[in-house]
Amino acid sequence: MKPLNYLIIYLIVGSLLSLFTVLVYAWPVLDGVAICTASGNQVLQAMVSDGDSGAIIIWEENPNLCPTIYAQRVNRFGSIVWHPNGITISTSIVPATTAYPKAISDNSGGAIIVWDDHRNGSDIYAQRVNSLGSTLWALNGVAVCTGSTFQSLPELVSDDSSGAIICWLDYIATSDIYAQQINSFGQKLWAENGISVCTAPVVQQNVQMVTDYSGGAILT
Ligand SMILES: [Ca+2]
Repeated sequence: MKPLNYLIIYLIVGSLLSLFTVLVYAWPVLDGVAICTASGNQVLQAMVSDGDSGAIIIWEENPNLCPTIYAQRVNRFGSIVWHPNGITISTSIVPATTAYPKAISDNSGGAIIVWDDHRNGSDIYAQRVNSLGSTLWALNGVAVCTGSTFQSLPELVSDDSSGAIICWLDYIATSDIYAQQINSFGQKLWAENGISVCTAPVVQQNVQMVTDYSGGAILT
């Protein structure tokens, strides 16, 4: 066989082997990498990119019993980066409640997390964690809305400045939509308990939000 033929066969076989390696051995663990194997129930997970081909995963442990929010980072090789079984985001969630955590990237390798919080009623709290697994805001999170009425089911998008725009349902009258912006330090930038987005009669629900890529957001 001529040398050119050998070269063509070599390139084809090499390309197939490279493709096989990428498809099969990206994370060489059958059935996936374990993020948390602690006792109890880990559920309601959220996930964001770590900006370096890995991910930050947030979950709630033991909702309706003694709920706690945890987070873990897994790198591009499928290796756990932070403390085994995760770092604590908040332990201030009252027993027999559920936090429903949501998260976005902070655009700096970390994440911003929001949740339903019942330590003083039904409120919205948030925490930021950096790429090293250190929480950056107040212990157990900063208050986003602690109005005397019932707040729940927050959503969030990036404000393009390592902060977030957060919206939630607020049961001041029926079910209304409110929003707040917090900066990269966890400080509120709008009215103390948020601005009203929609307070029309009857019920608003199933709120969704996207960034407008100009530091704002669009809600429906
Ligand atoms: Ca409240």
